[in-house]
Amino acid sequence: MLINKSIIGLSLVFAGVSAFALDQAGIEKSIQLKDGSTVHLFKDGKMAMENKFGHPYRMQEGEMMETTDGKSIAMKGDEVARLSNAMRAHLRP
Ligand SMILES: [Cu+2]
Repeated sequence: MLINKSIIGLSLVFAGVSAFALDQAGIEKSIQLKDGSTVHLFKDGKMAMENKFGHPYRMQEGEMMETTDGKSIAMKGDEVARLSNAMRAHLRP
């Protein structure tokens, strides 16, 4: 019971930090995908992937992704370094 509560609290804190970090990194919008991952769109049109555990991962250029509302998007760019740098910078105290 007590353990469950603290896990929920921690994940809320992380979500807040993450949203701020992504804003700072020049990300225009973030789209939720059907498999639980998120695709982040940078202002220059390139993309970066984040899995459902909040970790950046690689994806091939041109690979198709399906959004939660059933749309298909083709992967453009592979900005995994840019995304993970932004996340790491803002998680540091
Ligand atoms: Cu992708």
